[in-house]
Amino acid sequence: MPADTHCPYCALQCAMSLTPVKGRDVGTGAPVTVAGRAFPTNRGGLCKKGWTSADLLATPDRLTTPLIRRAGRLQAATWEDALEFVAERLRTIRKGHGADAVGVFGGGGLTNEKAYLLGKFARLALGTSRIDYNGRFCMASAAAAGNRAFGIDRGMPFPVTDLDDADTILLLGSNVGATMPPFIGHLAGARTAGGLVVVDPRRSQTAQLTADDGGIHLQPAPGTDLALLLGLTHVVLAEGLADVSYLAERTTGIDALRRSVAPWWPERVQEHTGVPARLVREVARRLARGRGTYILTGRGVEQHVDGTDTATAAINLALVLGLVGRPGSGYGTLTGQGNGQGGREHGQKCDQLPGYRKITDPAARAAVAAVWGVEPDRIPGPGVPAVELLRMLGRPGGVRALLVHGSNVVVSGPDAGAIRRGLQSLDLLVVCDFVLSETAELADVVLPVTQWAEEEGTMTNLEGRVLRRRKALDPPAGVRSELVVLADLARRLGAPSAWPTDPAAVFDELARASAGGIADYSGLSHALLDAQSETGEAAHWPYPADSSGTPRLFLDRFATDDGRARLVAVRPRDLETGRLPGELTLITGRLLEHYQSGAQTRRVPELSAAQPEVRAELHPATAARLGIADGDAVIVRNVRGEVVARALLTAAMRVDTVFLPFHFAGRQCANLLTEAAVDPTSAMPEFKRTAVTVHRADSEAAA
Ligand SMILES: Nc1nc2c(c(=O)[nH]1)N[C@H]1C(S)=C(S)[C@@H](COP(=O)(O)OP(=O)(O)OC[C@H]3O[C@@H](n4cnc5c(=O)[nH]c(N)nc54)[C@H](O)[C@@H]3O)O[C@H]1N2
Ligand SMILES: Nc1nc2c(c(=O)[nH]1)N[C@H]1C(S)=C(S)[C@@H](COP(=O)(O)OP(=O)(O)OC[C@H]3O[C@@H](n4cnc5c(=O)[nH]c(N)nc54)[C@H](O)[C@@H]3O)O[C@H]1N2
Ligand code: SF4
Ligand SMILES: [Mo]
Repeated sequence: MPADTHCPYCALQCAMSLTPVKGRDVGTGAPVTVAGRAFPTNRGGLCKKGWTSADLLATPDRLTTPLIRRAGRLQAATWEDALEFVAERLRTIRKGHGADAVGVFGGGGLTNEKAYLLGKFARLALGTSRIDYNGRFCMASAAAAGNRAFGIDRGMPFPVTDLDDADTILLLGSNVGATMPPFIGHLAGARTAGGLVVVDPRRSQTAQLTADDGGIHLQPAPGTDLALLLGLTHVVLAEGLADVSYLAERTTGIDALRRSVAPWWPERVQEHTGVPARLVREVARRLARGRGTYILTGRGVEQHVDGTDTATAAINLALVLGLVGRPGSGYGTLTGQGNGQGGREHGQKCDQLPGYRKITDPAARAAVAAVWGVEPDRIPGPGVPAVELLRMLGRPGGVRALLVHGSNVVVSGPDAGAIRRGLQSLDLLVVCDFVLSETAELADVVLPVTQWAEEEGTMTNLEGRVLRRRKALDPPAGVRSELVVLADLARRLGAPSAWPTDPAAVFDELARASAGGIADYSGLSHALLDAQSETGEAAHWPYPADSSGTPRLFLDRFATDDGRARLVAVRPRDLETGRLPGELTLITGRLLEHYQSGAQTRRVPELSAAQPEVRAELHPATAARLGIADGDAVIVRNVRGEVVARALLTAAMRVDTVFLPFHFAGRQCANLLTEAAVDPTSAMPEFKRTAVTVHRADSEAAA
């Protein structure tokens, strides 16, 4: 019997069926075959990563035994020894330095069940406030902007299939052509109408689509989208294209917004962004003219120190056009990780309790404490966001022990060199993973856990749709579910409360703990989702008991006190590029074949053969100026570090930028260059604009 499940990678959560292959042992190929399955997001299609996803189940370097560092080397240990070692060290560190000396780092790839239990484990078993997760690298700015404007953060407040009928889509800083290939199908209506507008400093795969079908590609200097969005809003208001009755009925703040965009006439926008004033006007008019207009953002506009304000400016534009909460139009952000949406709802965030509730809210604390069977004051207060948590590693008063679940921070975190030094200065680093990631390589204890096709659970995709991840095969001997690991450690640490290990039971507890919260899952259960599978898994939260879910949000009101959306006036903080003569702006991002830190996809033979090493993408004119030929080894450098890459010359780049994917490790790690500077509202780091120099490696050697 094939198991109907969803892809282990991105937030599109393409549906697939896994069929076990009889007689396959480790090392003899994937133990299951993968077939695409009909589903609204992917309509049976999968990308290359999805097709090859089963290879990782059989990777020869799969971890199947706990490891403990002894005499400087990671050595095989029993589960009993490893867990007792961890518990004993945690007790000692807590006794000597307080509960907040222990930190927890989670991930948006964890199932809802694991993410929920990890948050509970941190608060009750460790008693620490210091938990945060990699979603802080990913979604935090769009989430903050959504909360501020709408009172709720669900990346897409409508089903992705709503896009099919759109004739105009503005896609800012998102390269779905590489990052969610089946999503391209949902752009078909807009493409046919010549209404796809892509904003990206690179002519990405997605920007390239506009060349073929009458769309528009705007190619601003990195980090200038805020000015561009102010300019678009300026034109809409100045040319009388705004939806005046919508603004009056459904929003507040238009007067301040009007004043804030007044100085952003298109010629001034051109000066700051490089986007021709003519195109600013043209795009504003197209958006207003569209019958079915959507505005969507991705990491390109969010991973900046002004990401929250930029996402806010995109929301403002959508509101001024009257797009939000109306069938056939909308605003959304494209959540990235498999469970990037659910992973930010149930307590992995430092300021959060399950159900997307504030840890500082007395009512939320009381409600969750009642579900957990503890007194509310047993739950610690807010901790610190991811970048700050990583900065505290090994520092006085900081974190001395870190537990990592579902992130490879030493490759994916900003200023990765500093993160490595921080991890190395810890008294205890424990990493749960199924492969020896670069972060696990630094650990004192590595705990081997089950992966995707070996476990049951749920994921919440980019549309807020709760999906069933189903088990297709037994895990290899020696491997344990993270739920079991956390429950076992909780018991050893003398934690209060019950620690269920059955995923359905953990989900039931999560559902109860989320009841009454913003992300209310209380009407959902594994059984209900299983019954829905036949009808297409359509459980969009909020899904309170006795409801049938909420595919479309905001149809009648926004989740603010007065039901109106907030227009928030924002303005660019930093109009300088911060570059010195001779420097280029480094943009980082993704390749189709690799996922995130590459810990998984670099182990899939077909994917690593297609993209074996990091390549620095440069415009041919820039390369000529620097004496670099296609294929040359180059050094990309700044004060924080240097990356050795092979040059890839492409006219898709601006002449003032260089692009590196962040999927590679060691000397190829792009994050050796990025800065741990964060957005003041969301604490999301700047990944997309860094000053660097580029040289030919042999000219360096000669000099
Ligand atoms: N193949 C693949 N797919 C993935 C992932 C993966 O690692 N690999 N990861 C998943 C996850 S977690 C995420 S978050 C999503 C991310 O998905 P995307 O947001 O599509 O990914 P990125 O490549 O990070 O950035 C998108 C684009 O932003 C552009 N960009 C850079 N700087 C700027 C800027 O200042 N302004 C504008 N307008 N654009 C800019 C880049 O050139 C890039 O083409 O992908 C998901 N899907
Ligand atoms: N320069 C630059 N850096 C970036 C970005 C960028 O655009 N540019 N994008 C950022 C973004 S958007 C993101 S989301 C982050 C992601 O970057 P990371 O947080 O590093 O994410 P992954 O590479 O997916 O790491 C997941 C790790 O957890 C393991 N794993 C997978 N599933 C599970 C599980 O269920 N349990 C456990 N215990 N382990 C599991 C995998 O094997 C892998 O080692 O990178 C960020 N870093
Ligand atoms: S688009 Fe995302 S979910 Fe779909 S197959 Fe590719 S990686 Fe998997
Ligand atoms: Mo992400």
